[in-house]
Amino acid sequence: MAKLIDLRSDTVTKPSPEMRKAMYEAEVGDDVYKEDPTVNKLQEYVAELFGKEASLFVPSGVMANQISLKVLTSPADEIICEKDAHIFHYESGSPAALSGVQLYPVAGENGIMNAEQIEDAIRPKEAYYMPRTKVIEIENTHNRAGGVIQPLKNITEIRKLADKYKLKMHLDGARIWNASVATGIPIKEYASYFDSVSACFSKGLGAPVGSIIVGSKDFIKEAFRVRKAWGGGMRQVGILAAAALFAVKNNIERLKEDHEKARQLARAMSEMKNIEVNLETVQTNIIIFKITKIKAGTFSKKLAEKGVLISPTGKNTLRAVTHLDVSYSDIYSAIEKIEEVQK
Ligand code: TLP
Repeated sequence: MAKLIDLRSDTVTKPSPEMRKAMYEAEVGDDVYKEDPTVNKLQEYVAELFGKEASLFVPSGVMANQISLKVLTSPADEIICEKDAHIFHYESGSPAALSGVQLYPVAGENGIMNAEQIEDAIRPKEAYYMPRTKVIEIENTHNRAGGVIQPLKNITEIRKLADKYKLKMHLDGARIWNASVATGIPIKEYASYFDSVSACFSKGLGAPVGSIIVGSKDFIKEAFRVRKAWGGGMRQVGILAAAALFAVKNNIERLKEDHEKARQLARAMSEMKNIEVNLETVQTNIIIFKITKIKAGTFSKKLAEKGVLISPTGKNTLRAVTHLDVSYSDIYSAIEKIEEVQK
């Protein structure tokens, strides 16, 4: 059977032989005792890369976000996020279940909120009958908006607002690497506006598993406690940290190639009769598009029969994601198959 071209997510990548070698050779120790040398190396390396005091390796992006929110809030607090935020749609209601907090989703434009909108959502201090606003959460790049990059101007204005109202800021930076590579803005600069940052090795960087939380020493000390309480103490996890370290050292710059592939695919799709793509939102490795003639589910099923996997995200919308296991020839072949199925 011909090779499947899997564009469902950048999470589907398999570790390369070089990455597997790094995993095989990893020095390990018990990380619950903080004695895994590879984990410690990874945490130091990433803290430095993000310009923060400390970092903590965790199993997943969801856990990275949820531990961060737990540390930043108290029960009955409120977190302002964008209406299409991952923490709102795809984290199983965890803010309520794990931290006893609620989310206040704000409708941004293509995933981007401005300071004015956020200011309107901040609860007045004297309103004892309202929840207490505690955190502003921003996703960069914004997944459901199509890999859109948050403009630095907005981030700086939102930080000023957060300082004015004494609020904390959390960055869901699952794909912060993509934003940095696309804009040339260093990861450190993005991170500097936030109290806590989560980032994933298991997306475009190609590691099989693993995410990280970055912040101040005190913040990470508390995050370490919460990770253990939630069953995330991982013992000889250097085997996985080695994959993450390999990913972060070798696979950031090459994300540019994924972005170029996404642009080529999106451009070709935008010329097809029954597909609509807003090319302005195709800034990194994600394409959200609309199919006008048939239902998204039918489209993706027919396409799968031809060996191309793309996930529906709504009745008429789908998401295609490029990553390091998709070659240029896969993209050209996907374009042909999509053209045939959309007719
Ligand atoms: N996103 C997944 C799905 O959950 C949608 C994907 O395929 O893109 N933040 C952002 C912005 C994410 O996109 C994701 C994963 C996460 C957090 C959670 O990461 P994991 O899946 O490692 O828990």
